[in-house]
Amino acid sequence: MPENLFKINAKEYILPGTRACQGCGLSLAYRYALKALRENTIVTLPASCLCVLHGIYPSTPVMIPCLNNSFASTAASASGLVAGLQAMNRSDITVMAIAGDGGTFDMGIQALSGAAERGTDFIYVCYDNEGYMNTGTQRSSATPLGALTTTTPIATKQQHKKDFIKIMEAHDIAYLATASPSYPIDLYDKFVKAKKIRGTRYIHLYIPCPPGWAYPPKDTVKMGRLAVETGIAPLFEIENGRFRFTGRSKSMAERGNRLPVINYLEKQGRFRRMNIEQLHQTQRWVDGKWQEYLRRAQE
Ligand SMILES: Cc1ncc(C[n+]2csc(CCOP(=O)(O)OP(=O)(O)O)c2C)c(N)n1
Ligand code: SF4
Repeated sequence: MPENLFKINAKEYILPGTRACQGCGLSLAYRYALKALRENTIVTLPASCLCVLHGIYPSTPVMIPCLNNSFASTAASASGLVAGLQAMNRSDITVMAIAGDGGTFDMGIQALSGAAERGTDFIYVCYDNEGYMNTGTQRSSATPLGALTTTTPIATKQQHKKDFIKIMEAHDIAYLATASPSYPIDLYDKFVKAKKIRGTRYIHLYIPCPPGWAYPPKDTVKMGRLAVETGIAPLFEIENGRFRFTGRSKSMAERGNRLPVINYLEKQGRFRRMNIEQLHQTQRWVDGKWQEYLRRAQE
């Protein structure tokens, strides 16, 4: 298979002309995830922006077999695919279930928890754009404090986002990682690694979304970088309970050069009604999590 300087598979699994928005962070992340997983992969996904990107049957720009399922059943459908493949002795095929934060943090949590508790042999990916974006930016439990959405239109969201990574870690799964489309090599490497591991693997993608977050489409990569550089979306992996920072977050942890959260928040229209108390609360929340991660990285 052809590769480039960074040893990234040069083959494309998404053809030009998807229906995702201009500057969609999900398109970038998905492109690199599929390059890492390659041909012997089956994808299962619920209604979402990704479902729109996949298109309407029988036309699709995606070159990987895919199953569309209902919202609550993404991980359940993956469990069925895994059982079927095992019965056919096809351990060479990877099953990837992938859903948005609405389809994971809220609606898909029950089936995902069940599959993870059973140690189902699959990769589950949550792409977290912090809202129900496909239906016009409704609040989810992943939406951050102080964000405007169409269901929190005046007073902004009053709660911090749910720490879903902690919930997944409590399932004692084989592999857990976070990644960002703004750091494609780090993302690619994590999918390559996840493919080789057996059991339940969970990857959390932090996905900038121009219409949902209200910033210009050209700034998607910048927004993803700021999320990492402020410590809002740190890059790490957890294997056998061992926490390890990766990529940009690793060098930040070593040098102690984290940016204040305001650098990230002020660039997004969704935070235009955030008040000063929410800003301080957000900074304290991020500081607390970062300290916890630093302590774990030193264990
Ligand atoms: C049971 C059910 N409820 C609601 C919908 C309508 N719906 C389709 S996509 C969507 C938003 C999904 O949000 P998320 O999972 O975060 O993915 P994103 O749209 O952000 O990609 C909703 C509410 C549906 N298809 N099925
Ligand atoms: S709404 Fe956001 S996540 Fe959905 S396709 Fe558009 S840019 Fe991508």
